[in-house]
Amino acid sequence: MRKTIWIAAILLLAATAWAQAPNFDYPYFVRNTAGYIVNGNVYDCPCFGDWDDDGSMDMMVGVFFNGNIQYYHNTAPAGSEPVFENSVLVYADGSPISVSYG
Ligand SMILES: [Ca+2]
Repeated sequence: MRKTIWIAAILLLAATAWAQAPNFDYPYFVRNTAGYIVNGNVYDCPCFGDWDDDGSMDMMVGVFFNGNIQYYHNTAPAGSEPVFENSVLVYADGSPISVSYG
């Protein structure tokens, strides 16, 4: 039993020693291919996913001031710096999706 505790303690210390704190880059504005900032409002809510299943991460942004959801297609190859097209509104049943906002 004692030997098991020592082994567990040594493994825990080794795992702690090898763990590293995350290293983040500085924040920057995301721009579309026309050079416009696409997430300029600090209250807008971006999320990323491969919405069209082409291997690159696209972006959807919930817009604070009107509740709409904008889709930005990423034209860059997977694994490279994203290049977003101009946004399009996201529709459901023929109407732009809008959620409560403000
Ligand atoms: Ca994609």
